[in-house]
Amino acid sequence: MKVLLISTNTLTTPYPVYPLGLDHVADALRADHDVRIADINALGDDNLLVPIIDSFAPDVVGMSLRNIDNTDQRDQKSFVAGYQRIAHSVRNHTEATLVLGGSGFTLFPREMMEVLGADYGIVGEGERLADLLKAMAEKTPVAGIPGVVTRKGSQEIPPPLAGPFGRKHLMNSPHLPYYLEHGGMLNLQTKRGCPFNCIYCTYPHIEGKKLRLIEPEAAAQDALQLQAAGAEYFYITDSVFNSHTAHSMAVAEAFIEAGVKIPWGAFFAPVAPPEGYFELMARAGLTHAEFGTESLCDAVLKRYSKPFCATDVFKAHKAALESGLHVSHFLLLGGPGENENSIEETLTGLDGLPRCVFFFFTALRIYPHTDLYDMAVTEGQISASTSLLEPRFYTSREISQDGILARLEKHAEGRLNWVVGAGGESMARIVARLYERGHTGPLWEHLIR
Ligand code: B12
Repeated sequence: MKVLLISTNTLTTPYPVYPLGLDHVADALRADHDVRIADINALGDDNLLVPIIDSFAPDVVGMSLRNIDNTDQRDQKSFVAGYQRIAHSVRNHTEATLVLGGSGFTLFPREMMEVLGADYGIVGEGERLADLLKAMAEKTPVAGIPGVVTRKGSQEIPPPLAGPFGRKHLMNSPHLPYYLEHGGMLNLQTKRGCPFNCIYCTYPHIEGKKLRLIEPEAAAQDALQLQAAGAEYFYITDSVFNSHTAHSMAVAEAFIEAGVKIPWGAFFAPVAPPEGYFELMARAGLTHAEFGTESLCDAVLKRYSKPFCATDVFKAHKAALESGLHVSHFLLLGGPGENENSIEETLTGLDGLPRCVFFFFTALRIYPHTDLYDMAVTEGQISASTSLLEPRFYTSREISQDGILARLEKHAEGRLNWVVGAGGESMARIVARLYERGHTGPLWEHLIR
């Protein structure tokens, strides 16, 4: 079959993100199908999909839906209308079967099937599209194929795939030059899954709780492939890179052994690291450690079910700085248990974390399949019938959003490295300008004074 996979994500903040998921989906199909990827970022305009559809004449069109919204309560952006426009255009130009997938889709399958009028969707891992195509080709029933959803059928996430998940065909990606020219950042995965229980987080639902590790040597080969393709930096997209300490260290050693030379970044839980952990990471090329810290109040960390306490954050921070890394912390204020005292404890605690950037989110988006969802329903903040496609945010009963923001803005005043939200348009403009001048990487280190 001829399969056209469309990357619909055109958000360029904090920077354009290479559509890694589609490389994996395409890899799973290539042996039996003629697969093409069309990336709207690289095309520059979704109208340019039309000539591609006309000339390729696909049997199946797959739309990858990564982001539903930007999860920033103060500067909200929804991407759903843009996806509707693309789906209409596909329907107007081809009779092809329309299939949806991607992390955003996995969070809202019922809603997105409805809104986009798609034929099928794949929840969870998109490699399963191969099974759907096989059933379509053989005209056997699709109902019951794990992961395949229809407008009326079940939306159960199937058991996670076992792997292996290496990426094979990066060099053939026609959209690669766009990412090399806009920041030079590519990405890779070293494992799938998240074993943590953070009450607000979607990752265990999207990727499964069970960790499935990629062989460190295979991850290193992937990194070398990115390097050879011209990447100047890569991001490891694992939910939490150090969720399996030994594996993350084995990956770092494999990078060193294989001769990976370009810098990289990853997301870490600020747990107390073993001796020499960040020093090894730095030798392997890690330059940017992004910590999912959320709060420095132990009572709040406990309510959020985080796997660490405030003392661990200080240990992780110190170890990362001493290894010469750029450090940032992401904070999530205003969830269950937050009050004036806990905000005070967090803000004054942060003053004790030198030479880093803080990104603050002052409201927790409520997602289905999370404990926060159940709390919000029990507390009457939403009802079981509330659609969450339109973002809804949890509000602590003990302190208002405005109260948190006022306190935060007062404390952050004049400090460039205290960023509220993702930084909005002004941050996007600064980053775009730095990329034009040849800088690469996430660039938030430029805010550290
Ligand atoms: C790593 C990551 C980042 C990194 C990306 C770095 C990089 N260079 O790649 C950073 C930190 C920059 C980032 C930023 C943002 N992110 Co983010 N990110 C992730 C994360 C943890 C992993 C994404 C990933 O690459 N996975 C690995 C690849 C291989 O998997 P995948 O893309 O999902 O593809 C698989 C399946 O989805 C499926 N699939 C994909 N496409 C298709 C298509 C078809 C047709 C089919 C059948 C299947 C299919 O098959 C693939 C292989 O199995 C996810 C959460 C998660 N665990 O999934 C959030 C996530 C995608 N991010 C999210 C958001 C909101 C953002 C931001 C908007 C946040 C912000 N306010 O700045 C920005 C947007 C950036 C941008 N320009 O798009 C949300 C999206 C949901 C939503 N509410 O919209 C997620 C789901 C997290 C969450 N809150 O739930 N992110």
